[in-house]
Amino acid sequence: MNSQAFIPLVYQEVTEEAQLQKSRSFYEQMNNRRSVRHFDTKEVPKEVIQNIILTAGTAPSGAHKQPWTFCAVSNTELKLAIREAAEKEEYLNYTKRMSEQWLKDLEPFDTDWQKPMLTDAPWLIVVFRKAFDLVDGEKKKNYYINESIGLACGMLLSAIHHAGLVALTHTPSPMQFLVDVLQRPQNEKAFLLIPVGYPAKNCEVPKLERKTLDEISVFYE
Ligand code: IYR
Repeated sequence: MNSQAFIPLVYQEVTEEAQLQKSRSFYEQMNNRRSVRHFDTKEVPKEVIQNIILTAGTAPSGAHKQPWTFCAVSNTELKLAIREAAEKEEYLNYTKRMSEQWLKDLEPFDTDWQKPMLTDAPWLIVVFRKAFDLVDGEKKKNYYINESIGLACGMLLSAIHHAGLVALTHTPSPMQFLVDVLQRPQNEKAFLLIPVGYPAKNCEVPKLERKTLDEISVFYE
């Protein structure tokens, strides 16, 4: 017999009419989410960040191993250390490592090696993926780590947006400096660096088009 305990699913059916209304309004809300690169320095309460991380932690994961750690940084010195290290790598990326084509593809976003958002934003959430777990010094395997952590990050971004805040999914490369600055254990690797906060006054974002439903889906009925 399966020794795992089972409990009744918490589930409330909604009418078709409510499904239509809720799915439409959630889409409209999510369609306003944008990556933001200019942050105000206004503070965000720690409890809001904790709730957002709790939401991300509800993501499904391979064998329910939850192979993630969310480090939330508001400490001024640590944010500065992260910014300086990120800018060092990004300077090399923009001046040496990135191809002509890559730089051209990034032109619409007006990005460069300077990352003021890493000190302006009140919080940086650094998401770490756990290649394995360490239980009493013993290695325990995790599964589908990238899929799991990608799902958790999607839910994290949705929770940030839902809370009325903005974020940037930042991927300085390489990201080893985050393990060093935050003194993470050897089983953790940085996955995403996410400044969270309020947009700067008169913040602008690139004029982007999203693909249409026809372009992103195929229905087989
Ligand atoms: N990591 C760099 C470059 C960059 C790359 C991609 I692909 C983007 O969509 C945006 C930026 C940076 O953060 O500037």
